[in-house]
Amino acid sequence: MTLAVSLSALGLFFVCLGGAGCAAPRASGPVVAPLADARLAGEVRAEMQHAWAGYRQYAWGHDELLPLSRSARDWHAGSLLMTPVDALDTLLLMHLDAEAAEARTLIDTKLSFDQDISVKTFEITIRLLGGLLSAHQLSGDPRLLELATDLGRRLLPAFASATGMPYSFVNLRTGAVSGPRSNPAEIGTLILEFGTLSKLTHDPRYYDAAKRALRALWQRRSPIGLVGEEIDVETGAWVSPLAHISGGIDSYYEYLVKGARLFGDRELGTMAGELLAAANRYLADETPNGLWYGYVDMNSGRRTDTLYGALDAFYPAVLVLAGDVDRAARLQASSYRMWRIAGLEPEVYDYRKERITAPGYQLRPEIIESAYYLYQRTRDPRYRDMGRTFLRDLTRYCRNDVGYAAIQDVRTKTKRDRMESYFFAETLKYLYLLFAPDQALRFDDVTFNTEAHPLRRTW
Ligand code: DMJ
Repeated sequence: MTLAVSLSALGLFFVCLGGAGCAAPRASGPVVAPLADARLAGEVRAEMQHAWAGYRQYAWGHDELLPLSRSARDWHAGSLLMTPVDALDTLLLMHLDAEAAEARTLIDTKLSFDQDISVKTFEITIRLLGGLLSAHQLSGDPRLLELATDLGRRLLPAFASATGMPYSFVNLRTGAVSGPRSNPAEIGTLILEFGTLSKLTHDPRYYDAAKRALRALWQRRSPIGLVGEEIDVETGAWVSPLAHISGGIDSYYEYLVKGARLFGDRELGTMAGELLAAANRYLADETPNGLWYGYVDMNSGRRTDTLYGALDAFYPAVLVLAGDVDRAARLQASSYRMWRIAGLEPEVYDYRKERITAPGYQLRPEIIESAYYLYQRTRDPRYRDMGRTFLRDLTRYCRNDVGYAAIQDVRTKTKRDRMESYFFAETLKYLYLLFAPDQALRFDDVTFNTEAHPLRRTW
């Protein structure tokens, strides 16, 4: 297998793992969307307005709308405005100007991180730090960067472990840490946000802390180049040796590739190339029903489970950025097959036994994200056709009169009283961008964080 890693003159990252699927990033020229696609982009925009109106009416100032009980939910004792911060750049990109203005006013005047609450380092970074930074870059509002800097400063104590890998929780007021048991996704999904904060504030502490954590994790990879799904950040010992691309590890792959792309960091590019090669070698599973990625022991490579699910569907997007479009297309075909079994994708599916093992659908975006990346690289209309299916099924099964609800069981389509903030940040944004003309956001100009907040290399 050949492994070529190059950074183009534009600073774009491209890893080619060899084979026919390797194609250089295409130059994106202005493309006028066909009328039908412009109509679909408009439909998605209208759905954004619908769900936002529900949040505004029943949950204003709180973290999330509960769409069945028409009430609100906060993650902690006080609100951190999860939905407005996560949604703001989607409102800006869709030119929902009135909604974006009121979200900004709410954030500018009401959001305070001076709270005695212990927050999840990873979630607060990807949703809030990422959301504030991208909305600052899109709007130019200096208050958003001020808030991001205050938040970054309060999150920094999380990295004070013996290994440099962050604790799962940090208290925003006191800096007290807890949760030494963490995982590669939570440890390795911070460099885009912390790195961007460093670049915008000219303070290297954030980039350095996140990079040190990535290096500490990298040093603990197994002899065959894989990482497990749980690790103790104090001792550096693995708690679970299960390797996969699913929740708990997923965005670690993503941030090595994207960190190289956004910052031109060659060390991250080398790590990404090696990690993706190990995943292709040990996790990939060619079956009569297509290509899947399952579970193995990180030390022996022995297969333990043949599970894939809604979260894993992010991986084709990573493969696209890594230049392996052929493999990305084959894996996306499997994800789409999984979606169509019940008309919405399950959280977990056993692809060998062809059985749903966790039946919920949490309004997740990953399969749509991958369709968007593949469409950007190939212009193959099949990905917009997939988008039509996603939009149709979402509105058919998840929509209600005040927003969108998660699904308890994709077989019965019973609704669940939850609408996560990432539905605004990611699900609707990627669906919109899949149909929108290129001018809405030029794909090659940005790097999306794992919560779909586009970060622009302005430095
Ligand atoms: C998001 O918060 C992020 O995409 C994260 O990386 C994984 N899961 C959710 C959406 O499914």
